[in-house]
This record gives sequence, C-alpha cells and structure tokens, in this order.
Amino acid sequence: MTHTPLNIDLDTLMLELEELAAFSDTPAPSVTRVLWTETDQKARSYLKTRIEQAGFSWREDATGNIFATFEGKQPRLPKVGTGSHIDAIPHAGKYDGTVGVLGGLEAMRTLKRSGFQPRRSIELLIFNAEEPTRFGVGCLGSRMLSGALKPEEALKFRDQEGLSFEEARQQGGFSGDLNQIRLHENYFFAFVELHIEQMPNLEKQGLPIGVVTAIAAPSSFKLHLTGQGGHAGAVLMPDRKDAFLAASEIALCIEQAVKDHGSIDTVGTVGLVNVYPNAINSIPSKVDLGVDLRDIDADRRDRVLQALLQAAEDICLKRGIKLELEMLNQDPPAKSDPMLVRTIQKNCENLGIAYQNMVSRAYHDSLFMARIAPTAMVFIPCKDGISHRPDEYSSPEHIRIGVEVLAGVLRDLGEV
Ligand code: HGY
Ligand code: MN
Ligand code: MN
Ligand code: MN
Repeated sequence: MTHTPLNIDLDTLMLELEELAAFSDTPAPSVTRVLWTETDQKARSYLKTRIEQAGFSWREDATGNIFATFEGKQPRLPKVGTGSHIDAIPHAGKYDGTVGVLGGLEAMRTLKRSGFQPRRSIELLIFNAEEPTRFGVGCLGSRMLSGALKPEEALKFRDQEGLSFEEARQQGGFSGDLNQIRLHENYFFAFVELHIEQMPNLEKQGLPIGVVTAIAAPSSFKLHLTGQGGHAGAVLMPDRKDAFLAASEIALCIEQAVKDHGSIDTVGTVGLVNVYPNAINSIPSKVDLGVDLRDIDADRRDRVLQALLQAAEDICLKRGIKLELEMLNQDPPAKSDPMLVRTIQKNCENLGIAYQNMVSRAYHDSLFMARIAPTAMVFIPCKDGISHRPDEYSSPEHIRIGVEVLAGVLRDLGEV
C-alpha cells in the first residue's frame, strides 16, 4: 500500500530542540534538567504549549508523566504509544530523550498535517526521570506506569538532599493519588521509542537507522563501607581501617569479576563515590560506592554480581571494614516485539533507508513499557557515540530520517 510521502517540518523540530535545551541548570552547551525542579517545570510548560499549538490534548498524571493525544476514529481502542524523557543528568547533552519526545510530537504533527486520522489514538508519553539523578533509580516514570515500581516503594525514596519522594513531588507541584498512575493492561496496543544510539556503531557503519531488538539488563547498587577515621599523620598504617583504600580494592575487583565471569556484553563501573569526611588530612571513615553493572544476559550479570560481592566481603573482612549492600535495581532485559521490528524494517525499506538490527546497551523507558505492551525502538546515530556529555550531537538529517521512519510506523500501527 503506497502512502503519501510524509514531510517532516525539520526547521521547527530543530528549533524546538534548541529551545528545550535552554531549560537547563548548567550553562550551554551542557544541559542539566532534573525531575521536579523549577527548570523541569519550565520545560514541561514549554512542551505543553507546543502540544496545544499542534492541536493535541494532553494530561499529566499524579507524578507528572505527560500524555499528549492524537485522537483516533475509535478512541476506546488500545492506543499506539511513542515518547521518551526530557530529564538530563548533570552536564549532559541536548538530544538524549528529547529526540524521542519532540521527534514523536513532530511525527504526530506530520501525520495530522497529511490529513491522516488514525483508527487508534496515537499518544506521546513524556516519562518522568528516566535518569537516576534524583532518586538513584532510573526510569521512575515508566517503572510506575508499568507497575514495576509500586507507590509504597517509591514513597521510601529520598533524594541526595534528604527530601522524601512525597516532599519532592509536592515541591514539583504534583499531588493526587499515586495508585492511579499504573496503566491498565491493554492501555497500549504498541509502543515505539525513537532515541539516539549512544554508541558509535551506526555512525561507523554509515547507517542512519538502528532497529532495536533487545535492551540490556541493568543493575545498580551502593556499597556502604565504614572503617575508622583518624588523623592522616598520626595513625600508623597497621592501625588504620581506611574505608577508601578498601573501596579502591573493591572497585578494581569489578573489572576483575567482569573479566573472570562476564563477556564482551558485560559492563561495570563505579560512577558515584562519596568519601567522608572528605578532608585531605583525615583518614576516610566512610565511603559509598555507586556501582552500575549490565549485560544482555541477566543470569551472567548476576553471576558477576555475586563474584563481586564475595570479593568485597573478603576485602572488608581482611581490612576490618563494615560492608552494607543497598540494591537499587536489578532488572531483566527486554525483547522487542517481532511485529514491531518488522514494521520498522518495512518502513525503512519503503523509504529506501538502510538499517541494522541491534541491541541497546543503554536502558530506556521502553525497557519497562515492554512489560505492558509490545514495544520496540528506533535508533539514530550520534557523533562518535557520545552521550551524557555537552558535546552529544545528532545531525538534522539523521533526526529527520528517524522521525520519518517513526511517523510511518505510527501510521501503520494506528491503522491496525
Ligand atoms: O543509563 C542509561 O542507560 C540511561 O541512559 N539512563
Ligand atoms: Mn541518558
Ligand atoms: Mn535516554
Ligand atoms: Mn536511556
């Protein structure tokens, strides 16, 4: 079935990406935008205005997940969903997440401009806090929408300033019943997310589109180490219980555990370190290590995790350090839905666009949407695979192609 070509309004979309990037708590070209901050609120109202100007309705749930709806002829049918996140870790770039939000909006506008009205409503989601910045757990919005995170579990969260989830939520201007957030089964017929690749593979192969067939299994946890402090000059080495030296040994064990028990698809790092009292002439008495460990195979990841925890225990025993484990998340991987993968591939073929199937090593909201709906992702290249940095970049042409493929996929799914 041939379709009228879809003309993406790239100028408007690129302008919107720039305007959205300006809502940041750090100076350009970096972007920092954290859940429920004033900056986040300003970015949300900007997007709501763009959604209204496009002639779509929107709603916000009790934590601020935003739903923008392109009403279908049969609005009671399970909907076709797309979307991503607008939060950005400190000193990040302007394309991670936002390409899926503003690109999804432009895909809907393009379909509307072409005179198309879907049978099923098409809904753009702007998820809360895909990044773990505020509460240490990523995908807060999609976890709650999918039921992977229950309200009573979320209410236990505290941010780094010690603010509770509820205090932070109210500060962000949200109240309402948290039990209304979870989406019922069949809310969505399908969900497709457009996102930058955040790896260099597509660019290296000169390919404009990646069709994501699976999303790796992420886990993150904190190791709280407690030793003995003391004067950095006065305490002799045999008498010390230096929490940071224990942490350093443990950090290197992560690399060793991945080498011994993992594969090339296993990755681990210590991305967060708190040292107390953090004074140059004071022996660290407490250290928190924030560890991120992932693999496309969850069992293999968990074998590496067990090996690492055993090594940490041995080190702390030897050094007289108290060790406490705080598991933050230990999620299974997600597989894309074969029908959606085929729909994306078909749209690329119809448009004469080269693509390759691939795994996403970064997690995304699709990791949790896959628990409540057939889900898949469309990747576009980003320069040198750089992401979570101010120099993150995706070209207008690649963004245009990604949105054109997404629009075709939404049109096809909207008609099923
Ligand atoms: O860490 C991740 O994979 C995601 O980009 N937040
Ligand atoms: Mn990210
Ligand atoms: Mn992202
Ligand atoms: Mn992500």
